[in-house]
Amino acid sequence: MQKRALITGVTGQDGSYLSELLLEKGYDVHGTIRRSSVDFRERIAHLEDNPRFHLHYADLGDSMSLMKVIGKVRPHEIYNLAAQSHVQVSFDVPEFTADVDATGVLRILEAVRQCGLADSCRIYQASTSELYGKVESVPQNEETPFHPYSPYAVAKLYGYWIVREYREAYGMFCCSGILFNHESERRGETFVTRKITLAAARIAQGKQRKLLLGNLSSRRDWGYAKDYVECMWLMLQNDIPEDFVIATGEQYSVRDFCRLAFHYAGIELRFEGEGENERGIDTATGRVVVEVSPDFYRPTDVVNLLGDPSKAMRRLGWNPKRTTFPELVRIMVESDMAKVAAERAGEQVRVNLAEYLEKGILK
Ligand code: NAP
Ligand code: F7E
Repeated sequence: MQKRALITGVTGQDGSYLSELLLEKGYDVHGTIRRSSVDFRERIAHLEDNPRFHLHYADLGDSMSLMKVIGKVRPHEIYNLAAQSHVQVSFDVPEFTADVDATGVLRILEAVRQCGLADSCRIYQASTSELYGKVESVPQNEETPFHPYSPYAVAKLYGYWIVREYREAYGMFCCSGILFNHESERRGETFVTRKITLAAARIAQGKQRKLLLGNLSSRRDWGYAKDYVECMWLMLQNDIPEDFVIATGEQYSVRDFCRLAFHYAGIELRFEGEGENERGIDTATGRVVVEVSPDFYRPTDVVNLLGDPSKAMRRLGWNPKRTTFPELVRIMVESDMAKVAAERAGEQVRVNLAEYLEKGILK
């Protein structure tokens, strides 16, 4: 039997890697998209003419659209990856964030029930290490108390609990992956890792003078997104629905990430000063290439995330060290070095839109 999966948030970083993984496994993959003023879906453009890859309009803020797509596709598995996923932005649009990241999860669960799929459809919810927020202990595992510390995290906490509630109340196979930060060459450009790798590549190639960052001392457990989407799938193949922490078990600061990224771009950095006066200096030229700007400080910042992935290793057989931290940073920098070089050479880096229209791929 050919399995059907529905991925909300298919245009995002994780949605694109998960689509590739499920297509490789022989699934029929359905993804939800939103109407946007930008027609080109960069991360999934290469999948759009695959006959087993289908796109549907739906929005997590619109129950009827969710009922319609779930009723039509009748998926065996749903991966709810859609979210307003930027923590700093959640302070600016807290109500929208709550609607999509909290109530949106409820809408999916209810749509599955209303469509009569409660017994047959397995649901993965994209939960987050941000639930630990102002951390109560280090490292964090499935038993660590939550202390959400942003509108994003508070909304995701509702998502986590409503998934548990539907599991306990209706016996549904639904579970949350508590994923720590995972990055890639497809990461959005305003998240700190990608902001750094892109700036390092641009500065190394003379296209940018300086990189402005916020809290350099913030520490994260960073993994590779391509490795993490496999865990989402493994969780839905498990015998019972359970929540899992997915992390590498290693921690680095934003400053560490910066140092390594610039190193791979050919620039050795030395940091001097403290707080807002801290600066990253190119040791070869003495030029300041990294500065701190309070514009990137958050009203409340999560600064000490370190995950304990033992349960996922034991129960899912998952290997958290497949891609090491230096490999992750190198992959991202090499990709951005190539992108910046291609732009400099005036090469066409985007697929020709007209070609897409001709093939009938763009809807
Ligand atoms: P991302 O790149 O920001 O992608 C988010 C996706 O959600 C995009 O496809 C976006 O569509 C879609 N979306 C946003 N609002 C929507 C709405 N109202 N209705 C339908 N779709 C909507 O995020 P990601 O890094 O892939 O993360 C995937 C999920 O994992 C998110 O739920 C995130 O909160 C969670 N998470 C991420 C990490 C991480 O480190 N990456 C860690 C833990 C948890 P558009 O393209 O149309 O904007
Ligand atoms: O920030 C600090 C910032 O925006 C990481 C999302 O995928 O992972 C992500 O959320 C840290 C924070 O990711 C800048 O203050 C310093 O402490 O890359 P980020 P995030 O907030 O951890 C979690 C697990 C998710 O669930 C989210 O969806 O870096 N930082 N300077 C900066 N952050 C940004 N964005 N920009 C700076 O200039």
